[in-house]
Amino acid sequence: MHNLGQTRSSNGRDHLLLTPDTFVRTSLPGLERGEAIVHVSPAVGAGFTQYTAELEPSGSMAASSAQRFVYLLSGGLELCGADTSQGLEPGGYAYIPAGMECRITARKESRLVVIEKPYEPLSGVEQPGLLVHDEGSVASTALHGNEDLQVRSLLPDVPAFDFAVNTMTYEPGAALSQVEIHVMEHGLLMLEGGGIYRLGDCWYPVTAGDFIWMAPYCPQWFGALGKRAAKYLIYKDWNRHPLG
Ligand code: UGY
Ligand code: MN
Repeated sequence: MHNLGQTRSSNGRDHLLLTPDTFVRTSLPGLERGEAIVHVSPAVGAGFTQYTAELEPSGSMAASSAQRFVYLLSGGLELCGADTSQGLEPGGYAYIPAGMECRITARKESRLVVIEKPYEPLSGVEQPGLLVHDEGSVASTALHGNEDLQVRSLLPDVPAFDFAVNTMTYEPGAALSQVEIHVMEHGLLMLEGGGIYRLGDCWYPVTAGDFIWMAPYCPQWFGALGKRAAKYLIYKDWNRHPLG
């Protein structure tokens, strides 16, 4: 049915809210038997790329020249390197260093979050190696002591990593304790539940499936609404000096 040009999607000066009704699928080099929804890229000024890859059974993604983080939303994957092969189930994720020979193949129809960023080396610090893990085995911590707002850091917080990816789970009614304004940018995918996101000077209703990009210094705040927990996966650049 026609929505007469209405959508919750919004393209603001310092943020994007992209709702599934406005997603457009595209092919990408190295992506076989699959399509990508490119949520954010340097085309809007972001320092990274985030997309959702949708793979048919046996669909695959070739290795990337940039470092890559993948998080499996649904289906099942096989990561095949030069001498390793590891499976991923939903909630499983992997960090793949820049240039590592690692093909991602779908064992069945699969949807995955893909984040890619050129690696910023730090002198005297070795680039991280391959990491394969699952979110369920990561301990959560209460944000600023709020037990109703649990954070799971999916990557080790060590200087070798130049970005972080976390999940944040809000019990109904829980909220960030402050409006944040910070130098880091964010890529955010709502995984469960919903609530109200403040971005810049606008307050948006958001729900599972929505994507948000926040530019550096975008004022941001979230409060969870409804009867179930709200959960999102959030990227930020991390551990690097702003002067590069
Ligand atoms: O890590 C963060 O900056 C996070 N608290 N931001 C957010 O949830 N919008
Ligand atoms: Mn933030």
